[in-house]
Amino acid sequence: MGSLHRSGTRAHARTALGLAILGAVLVLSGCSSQQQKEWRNFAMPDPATQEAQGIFDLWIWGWVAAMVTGIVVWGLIFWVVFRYRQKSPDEIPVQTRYNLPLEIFYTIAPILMVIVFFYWTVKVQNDVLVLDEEPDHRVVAVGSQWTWTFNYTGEDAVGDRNVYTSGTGRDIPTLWLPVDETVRFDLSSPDVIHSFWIPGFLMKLDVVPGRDNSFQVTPRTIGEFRGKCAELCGVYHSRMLFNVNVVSKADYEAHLRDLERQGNVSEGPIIGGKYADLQVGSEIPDELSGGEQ
Ligand SMILES: [Cu+2]
Repeated sequence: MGSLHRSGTRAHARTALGLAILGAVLVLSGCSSQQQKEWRNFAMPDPATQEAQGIFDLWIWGWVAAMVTGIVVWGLIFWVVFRYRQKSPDEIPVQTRYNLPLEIFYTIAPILMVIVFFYWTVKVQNDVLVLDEEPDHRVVAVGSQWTWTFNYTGEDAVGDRNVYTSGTGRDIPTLWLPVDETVRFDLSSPDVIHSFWIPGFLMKLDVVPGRDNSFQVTPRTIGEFRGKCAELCGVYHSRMLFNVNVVSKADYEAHLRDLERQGNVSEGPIIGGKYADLQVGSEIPDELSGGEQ
């Protein structure tokens, strides 16, 4: 009776394993290459800038560490459940109350894991916030309720003046960036807190009124990306979208000359929209500074 019961359990286990493998094969073979890549990346987009690689690696290795931990913990749980199960109706399994080495181990192991995660998180965070003294290009990105203005400043600007592009609630602006060149974003807001986010660059940073937040990127692939505001900033927050075109240096310079031809030129970085006369850093009228939420 006992051996019959055991062979039945084994058959069940084999059927369950077979079904699990079949299910995994069906799920994965039904995936497009795009979906397979998402599985491989644990849903993270491919890092499109040099700076994003560290963030991407942290994400992948964080998952690997979590899965190794999961496998060890699940393995121990199942091992204990089977090894020390009740084997006959009148037998009581050993009732161990404590095990000092084990308790020390499961106190110290999580602390060590937190230290390792913390170390790598701080390291990657510091790496992505490094700023070159002299980046190849500087863009002052202004987030305002509820659109973006991109000011191409410094050497890019035509005749040392500022060239800009600005969106409206209806028209989404496009930020152009040259491939393989380092661009520094100086973030500015005249009203409330926004957040400058290009998901494909795996990086976002808050745009805080009165505070100088900056980070830099070096795009490594030509392509189109999407950007958005990632901070609930008022009624039309959802309209704060923008496009990003990463192009060759020649195309980038041609685009700046186009903007100049269209008359999008000013002395310094501007706030944009209907406040195009206002320069970044100058006094902000009351109706702009948080009044229109
Ligand atoms: Cu916003």
